[in-house]
Amino acid sequence: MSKHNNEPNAPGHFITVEGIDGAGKTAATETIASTIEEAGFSVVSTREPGGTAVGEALRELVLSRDFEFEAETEILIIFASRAQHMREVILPSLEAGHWVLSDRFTDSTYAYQGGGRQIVFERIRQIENWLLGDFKPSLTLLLDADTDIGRERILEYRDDLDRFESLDRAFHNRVRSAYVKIASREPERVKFINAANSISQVRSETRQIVQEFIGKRME
Ligand code: Z5A
Repeated sequence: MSKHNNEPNAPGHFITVEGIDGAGKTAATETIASTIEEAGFSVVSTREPGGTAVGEALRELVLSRDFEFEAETEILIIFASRAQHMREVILPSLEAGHWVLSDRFTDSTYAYQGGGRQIVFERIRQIENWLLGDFKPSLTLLLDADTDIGRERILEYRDDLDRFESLDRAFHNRVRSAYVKIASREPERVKFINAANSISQVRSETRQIVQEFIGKRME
């Protein structure tokens, strides 16, 4: 987790970045953080699973190919990491007036455990309600691309695939479809970005969406 200090502070907002593996979240998160800072706000950048010492240990566990997890075990580890993240980082940072930017959050759970692992959405909603109540990101950027594109990009720079990356094409296509479903249900919160475009196009579209978001909040 990295914290950037910038003045002036205002009540913070929670922004998330989502997408299939290899969609290009790194460039998008860098652009979001710099756009928020240029507007004069401080940003806490974090990620899921992870974002805390406990969360990072759980991340290592859940991404490990040394184990086979039942879908229920997997989702509970992910929510355990999220519970810690919420209480230790996200809520205190927002209360202190920082903006919080997370690389993945609960939409990933609907996409990977709901779409991919086929846990019914209603079951996920029950755990979400218990742990988060009605807390949601104010803005989510969904980097959408064909799953073959994401896979190609990952294989270009990595040969040690984690447990999710090593799952088959059908799994990743279900993940993508679940994301599309989430975005179509919440168009105000979830903004699509065509991640098949060049990095500079993705950066420019990201910047525009975030600037509009900031502009609306400052009206
Ligand atoms: N997971 C879950 O199952 N349930 C949950 O609730 C949560 C997570 C929260 C870890 O996440 C895993 O956890 C994830 C789902 C599961 N699945 N996996 N694996 P992660 O976000 O850490 O892992 P990831 O999605 O695999 O991250 P990644 O591989 O780093 O992907 P990325 O961040 O989207 O990509 P990137 O690192 O920014 O870019 C990948 C490469 O592509 C890199 O060389 C770039 O230079 C290149 N790239 C990026 N954009 C472009 C464009 N536009 N053109 C050309 N090349 C590009």
